[in-house]
Amino acid sequence: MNPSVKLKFAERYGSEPLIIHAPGRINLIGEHTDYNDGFVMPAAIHMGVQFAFAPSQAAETSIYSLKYDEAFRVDLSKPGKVAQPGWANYFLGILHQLNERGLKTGNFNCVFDGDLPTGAGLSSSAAMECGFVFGLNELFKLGLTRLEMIHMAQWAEHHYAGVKCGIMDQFSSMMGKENHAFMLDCRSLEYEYLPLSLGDYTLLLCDTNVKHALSSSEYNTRRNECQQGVAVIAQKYPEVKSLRDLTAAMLPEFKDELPGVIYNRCRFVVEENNRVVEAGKDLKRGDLVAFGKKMFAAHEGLSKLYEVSCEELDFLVELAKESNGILGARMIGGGFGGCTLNLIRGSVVPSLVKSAGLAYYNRFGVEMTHYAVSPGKGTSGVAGYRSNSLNDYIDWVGVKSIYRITMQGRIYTTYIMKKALHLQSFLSGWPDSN
Ligand code: GAF
Repeated sequence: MNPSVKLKFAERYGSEPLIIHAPGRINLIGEHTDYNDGFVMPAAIHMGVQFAFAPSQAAETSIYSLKYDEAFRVDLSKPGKVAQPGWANYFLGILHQLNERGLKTGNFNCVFDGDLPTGAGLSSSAAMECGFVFGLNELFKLGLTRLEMIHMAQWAEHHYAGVKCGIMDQFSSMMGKENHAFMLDCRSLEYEYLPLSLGDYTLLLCDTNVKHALSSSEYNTRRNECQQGVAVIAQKYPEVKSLRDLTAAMLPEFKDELPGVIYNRCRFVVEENNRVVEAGKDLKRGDLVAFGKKMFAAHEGLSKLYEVSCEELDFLVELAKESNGILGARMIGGGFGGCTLNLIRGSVVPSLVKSAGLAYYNRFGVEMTHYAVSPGKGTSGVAGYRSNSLNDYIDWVGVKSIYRITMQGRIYTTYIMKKALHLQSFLSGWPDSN
């Protein structure tokens, strides 16, 4: 946990803040399927964005970025988009929606910082949106549910950041669970937590440290291409409302009807959705070998059919294929740079990082960085925080009950031990400690 937001808050505003942590995410499998109403299998991670919030008596609201050492003053009645600083737009998008919903906050101060590398495909923007709306919901008792906040965060990304993203990133940041990934149906929003028991294996992110400029425009283009595919397919199959409804059996009928590029996009989404469902079964059976093969297959599809990879990502995945002790690897997130996710035996991590880092540097002249990741919990308060939401209250009551039972257990144990000592001294004729 980053203590600096609290310290900085005290230094700038001199009051005790509410601290919120909003995580980034990885995605085990199911890329570019969320906006096609399909399936994904993400997990929140421990890295994320931390916020310190407190109401302000001043006539303005101030948000301060520790990373950029930059403050932004907001007029809460006019949270329009701004050209600079870019980071403010994630928050302005949330404030705009609070106004639209008639939800009032007073002025407040906020300091934020994060340990998520930006541009690495780990959803730093979703973490900013989710942590901000969550913090305001707590601070001003707005009564928003997690699901409402997820939708508001996604809206901010669409309208203030200009990326027509699916729901996976915001959902993961809000709903993540310690030591679990989850399978999400992006149409119904039903989800199932899947325990991640990886045994000798672990999850390793290798960061290419490149982000090709076209990423957000190409992202929106992919979304469009999928819609074009649906428009043609729905003429024959009106029940196909999104690529989620297209089956592998229907697909060949459109080989000549769809432009080659659109056909490839559709094919990838159908195959990727099936992979996620099958990978869920692998995970439940504990078959990591089968799971890893699907990760490699997913990367192949993302690279060749969906064309959202890049030379750097492909290079790292090829290296992973040739390395002993790696069961699967793939790019994660929107693509065109960022990280690969590797399912790797823990004992080979140091040697892999060394050899892959060297090979990568020799090929591209760029450092590869790496992060060991494990699934963490969703957006929540830290250190002394008490939630207003019912779900969080239930969690808290649960923890409290366990504490109470444990304490009672200790009291009874002490009582029984004392009685035993008393009995022993009585039998032996020695005086006991009482
Ligand atoms: C980005 C988007 F924000 C997600 O919604 C998802 O589409 C992902 O790219 C690709 O799977 O992270």
